Amino acid sequence: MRHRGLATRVAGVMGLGLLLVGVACGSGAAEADTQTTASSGPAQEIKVSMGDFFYDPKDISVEAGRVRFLLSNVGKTAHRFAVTGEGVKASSRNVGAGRESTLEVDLRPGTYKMGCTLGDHEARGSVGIIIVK
Ligand SMILES: [Cu+2]
Repeated sequence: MRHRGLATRVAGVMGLGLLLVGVACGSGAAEADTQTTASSGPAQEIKVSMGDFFYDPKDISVEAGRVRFLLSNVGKTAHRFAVTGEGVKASSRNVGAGRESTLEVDLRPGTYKMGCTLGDHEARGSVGIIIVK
């Protein structure tokens, strides 16, 4: 009998705890939504074909702001699309042969390198330049 009473009380406390956690998460998510809306404008979309071993186009010119790269792997091996420069270091996941993916980054004016960080793909030609004005 004493055990059952204890179990009931423990369950009650746990239930209250879960309720509080739920409320805390709810308010946190609302704040995150507001921030996302404030910082992101319409993204410029740039299509990039990734092949064995090249990027097409090889040189990209965009306006500063949010850029969404629409990646299409037209090769026979997996590729990746990484952007580095001006303090930015972003990369897509591995994109399998024949698959598509996207990478969104905020870019300010400057010169960036785009390249495939898999194996020696950059050295073999999967590389290019992004100029942001
Ligand atoms: Cu590659």
